[in-house]
Amino acid sequence: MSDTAVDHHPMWEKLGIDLPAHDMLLGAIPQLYQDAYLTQEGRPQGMAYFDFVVSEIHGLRIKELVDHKAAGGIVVGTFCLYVPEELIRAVGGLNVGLCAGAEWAYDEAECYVPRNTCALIKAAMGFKLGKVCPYAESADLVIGETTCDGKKKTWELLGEMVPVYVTELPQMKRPADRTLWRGEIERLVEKLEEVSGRKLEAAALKTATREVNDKRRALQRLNACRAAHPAPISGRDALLAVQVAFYDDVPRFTQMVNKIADELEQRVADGVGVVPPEAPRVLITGTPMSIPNWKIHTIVEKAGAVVVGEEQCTGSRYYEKLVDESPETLDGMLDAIADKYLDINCACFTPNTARTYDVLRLARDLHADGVIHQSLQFCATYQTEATSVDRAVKQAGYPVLRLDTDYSDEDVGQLSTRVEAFVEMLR
Ligand code: BJ8
Repeated sequence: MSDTAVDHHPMWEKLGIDLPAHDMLLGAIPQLYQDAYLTQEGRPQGMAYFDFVVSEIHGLRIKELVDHKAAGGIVVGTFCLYVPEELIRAVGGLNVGLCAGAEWAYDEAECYVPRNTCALIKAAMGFKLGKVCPYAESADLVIGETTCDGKKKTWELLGEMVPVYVTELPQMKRPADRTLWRGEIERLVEKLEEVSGRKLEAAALKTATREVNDKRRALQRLNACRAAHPAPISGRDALLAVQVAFYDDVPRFTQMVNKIADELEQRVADGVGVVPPEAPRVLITGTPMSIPNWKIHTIVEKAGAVVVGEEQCTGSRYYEKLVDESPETLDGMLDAIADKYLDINCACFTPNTARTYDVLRLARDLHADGVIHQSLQFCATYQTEATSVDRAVKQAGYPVLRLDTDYSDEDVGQLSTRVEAFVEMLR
């Protein structure tokens, strides 16, 4: 990426973007970013890369996607961790996460999905219907998955607007479910081969697997530093790194995150933190926070605590597990991919006790003083699973705060009051 200011309007126009609406949307980001990010003190210098990425959120990366397509590659949009990015890369595709983190065109979205649909789904529909997302407009294919009911039925409607392929994710993890899932991986490969016009080759999949693992390893390094006392990076900055991982160029992202990890490891060695050592440490668990949803982290950290980890799809669920790189045959590699992805612990599975263990392990390893369980409203799986997760966390001796929210600003005052009281209690 270069930092030369370029007018991207002609590119957006060609993609079919609603320019006035899009200008309005992009116009809101700088203030939001200023309030959530640029007011922080002592940020790692390496975060300058992410400042730049956000300033060009619909600019230079979109240009890269357009150039990639012009050179014969494909762009594939996804909404869930269970879609293996390695497969997309191995057929010359670029993967872009399409989950939206801001309210947009809800009136139009509510003509398709019920009002009481979670913000993540409603915003994704709103961004598509409002024609304000150049990532969605660049996608040659969108891959949906049978996770929650809201998403499952939304794919049928989204399929009226863009080519959608749905992969069937089982809801349990028995041997028969693993067999079903392995077959689904096979069928997904066939679809990707058809859309890309390229055969999946073992050598390409091996390279893609290593590259995506490297990305996750870099995030592991960065996040391991958050166990230090005082924390060397804010939760907001760590969250942003994972949010950007869903759509940035993989090798460049890996390099930049490793640079930040170098800096953080030095800070840890020097005992340098972004907060005073006595700042309460909070682990967040629950539904994902898509860019630019920085609401809860900002509230928690403005209340004087520091977020030291996220047991979320925009957190540890994304980077903790790697695909086994040892298989040499295509079949073996696809087995390894099936195993790794089925091992993610989302609340759409039953039972999902492994997620509770993950929360407890992270709370212990990151030296959290308390846990916040945040769910998007109307997310039945996470809101219900909060009961057993919170119970186990309390039994382990951690105070818990449960928050149900959405993307609006309306509840910020009320959430702040509750979070401030919780943080005070942790002191
Ligand atoms: S692996 S968390 S990305 S499904 S918040 S849309 S579950 S009603 S986002 Fe998710 Fe994949 Fe699971 Fe992760 Fe439905 Fe809930 Fe909305 Fe959700």
